[in-house]
Amino acid sequence: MLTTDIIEDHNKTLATDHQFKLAYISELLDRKGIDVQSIIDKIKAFQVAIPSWALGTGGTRFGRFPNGGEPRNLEEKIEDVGLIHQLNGSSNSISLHIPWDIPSDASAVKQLLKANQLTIDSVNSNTFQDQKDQSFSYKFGSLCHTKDESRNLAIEHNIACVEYGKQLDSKVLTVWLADGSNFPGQQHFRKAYQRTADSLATIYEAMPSDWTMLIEYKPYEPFFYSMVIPDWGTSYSLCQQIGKNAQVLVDLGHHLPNTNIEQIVGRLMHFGRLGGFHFNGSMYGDDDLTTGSIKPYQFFLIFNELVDGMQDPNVKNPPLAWMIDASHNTKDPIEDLLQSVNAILATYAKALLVDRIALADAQENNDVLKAEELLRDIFFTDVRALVAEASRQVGGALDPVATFRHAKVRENLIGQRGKFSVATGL
Ligand SMILES: [Mn+2]
Repeated sequence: MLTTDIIEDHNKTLATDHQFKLAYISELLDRKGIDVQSIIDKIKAFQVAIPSWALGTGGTRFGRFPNGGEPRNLEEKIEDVGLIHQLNGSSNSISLHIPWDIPSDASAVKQLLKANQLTIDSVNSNTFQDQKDQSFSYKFGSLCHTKDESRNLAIEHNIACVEYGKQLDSKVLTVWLADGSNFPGQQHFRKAYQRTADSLATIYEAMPSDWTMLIEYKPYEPFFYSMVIPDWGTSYSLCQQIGKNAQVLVDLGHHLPNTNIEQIVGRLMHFGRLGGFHFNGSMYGDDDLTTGSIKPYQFFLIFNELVDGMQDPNVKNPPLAWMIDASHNTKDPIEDLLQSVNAILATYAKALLVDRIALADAQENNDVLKAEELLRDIFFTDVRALVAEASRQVGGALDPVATFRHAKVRENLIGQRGKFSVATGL
């Protein structure tokens, strides 16, 4: 943990520059009749969960180049997220991955979470690899497997995830399946879908009634011919069959290039079935880049759709579970997460600034250029001072990455944990 003095002292060195930028954006919004503090309050309330697997350096199938000081267990992962939350005030929960993060002492873990002002976001099951000495393999699928033994093992694992989650007061199970096929003819599409639907229904029945099941989709990888849940339509159909607490999870990286993700978001919210959102950046596919790093305009359009749905009283969609799902392999993981949250908050802030009455009017009257310009005008507005101010108002850093570097956090973590510590699961 950092002392509050370190954050405050570093903020002081940035204060003059910050005040200048904040005054400018405040004046700009004032002229538009927007209450600046109400926007800052909404930014302060927006919280993005950090997944335990993003705290270590990610790799490719060719190699991994860690910086050192990685968290060696669940407790150290919680400490890292606590540090991120201390710096930005916007990361108040952690998502767990089972079996990598099985709590050995649940009450001690809960105490540590409380000390770091954190909660558990979701528990994420893992049937994409076989564990050591596993009795039946997932090589040919998990919840879709042709054999009862493998399928039942995967069902039991998901139910065990819910039990671990219950111990730590989570209420969300996220299911992403690496089930699919690599060759034509390998898998019977309809049978694989039905077995998956039946398995998910069994898991759903075992969940407490106040839990949510998030079903994530992905078009390819690890399989390159077919995936059992490749798209939002498949996820949606499964949720429809399973029950009202089953919701679709959209992961930005899980789309083919040029997919209109903003339209998918709009559709799912219209149906009241968008339950979760995973942030990352993507160039070609699921490449785990920093959120907003490649297509910031599309990211803004997606957020515009999210905010439009969240603000419309006619939309009966549950509150969304926001999470970063990336583990980049060339940056310091904590710096990458701070940068990601910053990009998310700035884009959310922009979406809040869109004049929805004027936009609706332009849309209804088919004023194409006006509608587009209303969005472009906001997209090109620099709102980073609002995000910095939101962080400052809750005791965070004006510039979290700069403070992280100034306080030599990574150097200290390497000192404590060693140069060659490896995060569990990586
Ligand atoms: Mn994801």
